[in-house]
Amino acid sequence: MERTFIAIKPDGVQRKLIGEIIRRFEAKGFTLVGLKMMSVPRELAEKHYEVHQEKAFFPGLVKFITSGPLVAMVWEGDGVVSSARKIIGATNPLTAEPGTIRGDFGVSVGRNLIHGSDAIETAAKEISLWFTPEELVNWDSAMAGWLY
Ligand code: ABT
Ligand code: MG
Repeated sequence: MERTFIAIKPDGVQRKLIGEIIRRFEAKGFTLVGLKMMSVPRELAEKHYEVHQEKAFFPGLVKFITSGPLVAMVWEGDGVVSSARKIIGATNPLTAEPGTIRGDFGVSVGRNLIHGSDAIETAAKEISLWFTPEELVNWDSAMAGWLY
């Protein structure tokens, strides 16, 4: 079954949006298989965003991601990688559609509340970067019979 890495960034935690965000993924029908709240070490933030290493916004981005607690999650379900990106909305919350998490709750591209893996291969890389295999739980969602 497909899996994706989702992180509620420090601004989402500060804004008390953890429950709201988890609710949206649960309500959609996806299954939570990994969850931890953590302070992000600098090296982990740099590795996570290494594709942006050369960008002018990189130092600010790393500073922001390491600025406070973050909630790291792995969600499972058919098509979860691209569907999660739709639930999250466009990178810039000002242009993200209403009904998406960023569209409903954000205003700033540098404070866009939540991260979701952008492709299946990226998801696999990010899941192994943020979680050990023992931290992930294999379970059948009780509602699975109603969803698939
Ligand atoms: P992430 O889910 O955080 O990866 O965001 P998304 O994939 O939607 O967008 P990308 B392009 O990966 O942005 C990574 C982070 O960099 C921030 N950013 C991006 C800026 O601050 N300025 C910019 O001009 C761009 C393009 C937004 C993303 N995270 N935050 N916070
Ligand atoms: Mg990205």
